[in-house]
Amino acid sequence: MKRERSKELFARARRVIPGGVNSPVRAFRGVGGDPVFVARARGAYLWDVDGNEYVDYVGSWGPMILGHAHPEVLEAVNAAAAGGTSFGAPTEREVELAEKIARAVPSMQVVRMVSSGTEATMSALRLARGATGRDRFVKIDGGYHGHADCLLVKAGSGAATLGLPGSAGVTPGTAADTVTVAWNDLDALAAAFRPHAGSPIAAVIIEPVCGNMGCVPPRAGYLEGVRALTREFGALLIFDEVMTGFRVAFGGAQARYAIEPDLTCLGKIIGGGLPAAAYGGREDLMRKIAPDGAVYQAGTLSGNPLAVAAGLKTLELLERPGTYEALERASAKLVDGLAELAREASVPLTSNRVASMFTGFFTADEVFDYASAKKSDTARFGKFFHAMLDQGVYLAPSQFEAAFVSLAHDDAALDRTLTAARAAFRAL
Ligand code: KE4
Repeated sequence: MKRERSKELFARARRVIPGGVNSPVRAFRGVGGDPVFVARARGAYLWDVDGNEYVDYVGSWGPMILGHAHPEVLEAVNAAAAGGTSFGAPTEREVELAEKIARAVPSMQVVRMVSSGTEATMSALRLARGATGRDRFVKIDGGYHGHADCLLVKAGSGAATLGLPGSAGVTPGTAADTVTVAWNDLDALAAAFRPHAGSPIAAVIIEPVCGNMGCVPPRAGYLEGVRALTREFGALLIFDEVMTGFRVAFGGAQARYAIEPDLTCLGKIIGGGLPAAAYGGREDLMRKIAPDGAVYQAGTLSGNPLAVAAGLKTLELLERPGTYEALERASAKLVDGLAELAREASVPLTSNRVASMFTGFFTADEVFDYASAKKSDTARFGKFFHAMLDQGVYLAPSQFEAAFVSLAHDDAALDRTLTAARAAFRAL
């Protein structure tokens, strides 16, 4: 498959954009080779600048659950744009979206719109600290919640470890209040709460289904255990549902697993492909957010009319009966098919899936946390990725990312994917 124009553009891009991309994972560093430059997309497909067609399983990293360029979403955005693109003043549609989110996710009694998942999680953590008067919080090793300083922290050694800066520019002081524990390990989380472990914990922030170490579901009883520990020690439970919100169920992972967090972060799907995210939760907590309360947070483009229009239409379409059953059928056909093809080719593959988010780990062992995920054969994943890309299937360019099925992935798209995978597994 020729991608000369992508190569030319990538050379130009690297001169003027860090790594030639506006977000690191797009640079294909996890799989090698040069990234594909996208010209346009529609439904389950995208086309690159060289005219090559691909079945797309990145879906903009989650937002495009309806498929790309959905006509009703485009119509809603165009209609909103005709009335102006941003006012910096409240609008009726923002109220409608907040009400719709609160109905869909009942734990979100009060909702604040922001423009990215990073803003949502950063703000929720500030609120948790402001509401509890506590400084430390717990995140999961391998969990990703955007690039706020206090969240760019890597695990030290040991079970519940004080954070170490996970990026240049993050100060030890910032990282010191972030405690990291392994996913699916309640003992490690309990250790973080023990008095000798340090000052009291303000919050525990988790992706209720991990997507940023690849797709790694919670083990039975884990979320209930996290909820019980946070309640016991007076810490707030923050569900980062930027990826899982409206993805694994209309009410998100909290509906799927019947766990009620204190605060929830949303993003991706609620913007329908435009920049919109939100955080929200218990009214007594959210009333502490300015201008009601003393925890400051603001944003020029928060609740942007175009993003709100796209988000409203997206949620309206997702609410239609049969949506999540259709996503489940398509996702099961794809992921079970891939697992069968890997078995036929004697390629060790662990398939993790929750609803329409999934990851095939190139390992024979169970993947239940970040340490086990990192045992995957990333070189083999890279070979598989490129074998699929050259046959017109665009997977997530990293072993440690989730991939996504949309409502637009019909049998033709899925069968084309499975045909490509049969050849790709055999070529490994
Ligand atoms: P943004 O700031 O990128 O909108 O959201 C950050 C974020 C927060 N929480 C979760 C659970 C997330 O998955 C994300 C962002 N996800 C990545 C994909 N792993 C976005 C892709 C990228 O970084 O380019």
